[in-house]
Amino acid sequence: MRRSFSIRMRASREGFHISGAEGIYSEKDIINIVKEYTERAISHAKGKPDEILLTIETLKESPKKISSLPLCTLNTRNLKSAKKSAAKILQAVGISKRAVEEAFKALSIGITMRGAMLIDIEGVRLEPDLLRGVRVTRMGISEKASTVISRILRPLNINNDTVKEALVLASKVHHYPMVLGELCISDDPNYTTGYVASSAYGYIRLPHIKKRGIPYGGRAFFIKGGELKELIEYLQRTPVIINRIRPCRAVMNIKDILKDIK
Ligand code: PML
Repeated sequence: MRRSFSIRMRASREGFHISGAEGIYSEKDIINIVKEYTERAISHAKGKPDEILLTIETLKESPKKISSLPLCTLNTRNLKSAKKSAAKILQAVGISKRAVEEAFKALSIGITMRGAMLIDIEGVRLEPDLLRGVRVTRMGISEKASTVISRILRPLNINNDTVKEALVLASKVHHYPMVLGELCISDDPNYTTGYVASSAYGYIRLPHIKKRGIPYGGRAFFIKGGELKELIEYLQRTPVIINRIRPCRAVMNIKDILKDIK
């Protein structure tokens, strides 16, 4: 069996997160990826890091091969419509209004957690460490699937690392049946598009989910009943690789999305 490696990068300044990246690669890619990640770490719009952590780890088990979530972009024009649409989609998969409000509130208090928060469908926080959250790691995309997704995203003008890496992460997360939905708002002050994701509706991008200039954000995963320890183990440890790309569509409206349950 060919060995696979999880390569991860985290850049920070005075303990505050600036940027991160990760993937699963074969040995021949290590040198190039370390160079690419280091360049990303030192040239991020959020500024220069004073610490860059690079981890190169041999995977002890073969990565689980899964498909990406289908992707589309919603036609939201402002913060109000983006928030309203996010709430509608999340409630359509069974998450309570209270839980959605709790997620928006926690994502806008001004602190970016290192990992995601876990919220049950009634709005109760479940992650064992409320400050750090649960960081999803050990995921990647095969070379072939990466070429395919780039070819599909290019004409949609969204062929960039931010979209691709967020889609890879969400695809890993929503492969686990206990996860009902997700709300993500970028912590990059210049990046105002976020997304909601679920296995039911896929990965739905939300332009204008935050105002430009806001330097915090994060992820909330909405969880239904089941063994929390096993879910956390999956999110943090199980290696997963995307090897098949599901459809990615251009801009859509909320009505079409909601009638289009997968
Ligand atoms: C991040 O900053 O990494 C989160 C990005 C979320 C949105 C990605 C997209 O445009 O689809």
